[in-house]
Amino acid sequence: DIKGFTFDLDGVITDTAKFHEAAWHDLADDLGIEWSAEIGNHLKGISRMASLDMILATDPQGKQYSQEEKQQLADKKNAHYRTLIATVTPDDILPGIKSFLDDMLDKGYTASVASASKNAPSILEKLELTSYFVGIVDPATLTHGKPNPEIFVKAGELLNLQPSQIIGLEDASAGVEAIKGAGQTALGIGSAAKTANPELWFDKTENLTLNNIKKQLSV
Ligand code: B16
Ligand code: MG
Repeated sequence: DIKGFTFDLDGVITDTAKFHEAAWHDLADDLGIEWSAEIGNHLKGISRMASLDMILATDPQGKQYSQEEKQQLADKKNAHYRTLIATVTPDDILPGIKSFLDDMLDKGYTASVASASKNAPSILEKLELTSYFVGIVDPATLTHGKPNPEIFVKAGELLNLQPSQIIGLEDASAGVEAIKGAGQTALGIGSAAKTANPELWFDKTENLTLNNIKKQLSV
């Protein structure tokens, strides 16, 4: 039986992707690297450094950067990103998520957060959702990013449950792969998640309810 949930943050609980994209776009402009919407999509669920590497790899000039220069660029992007997320309030919780969390806790399920974002704790504070979760995996402790299962394994350990008792929620295909690798039941949200064949799937967060999950599980 399912007893808990591991949640991705960006794209499931709130849409911070637009702020990540704006900050990376700005940095790419500074570096003279042409931006495309496609690259913006690829960055979902990918760590800060891996995102920077992906952007630099699209530079037709193939300019090389030292580790120190890359750290400075990543810091610059994050400083800009943090000014953008300063405006986040509980109104920015994606539709249906607050009522799903309330219902879930009411019925005795537990939840933890498996976000690649080092900013996740401060975003949850701004959304006033911190108390809903028993814990947040610290991405600084990870040796591999999504699609490696590590982050969902750790989020499952925070719940003190077996993988078979857990549903993981994700909007990114790399995240769905990570959930499956951790042996949890994958619940995908949106078209990008669908490509990784999650066991459960919802087109948008609005339709996410315990009842709708039960309907899909019994099919
Ligand atoms: P930070 P998630 C991910 O969040 C974002 O989707 C991804 O675009 C971002 O690069 C990553 O967090 C790291 O974020 O720079 O704040 O540490 O989807 O795993 O909740
Ligand atoms: Mg996500």
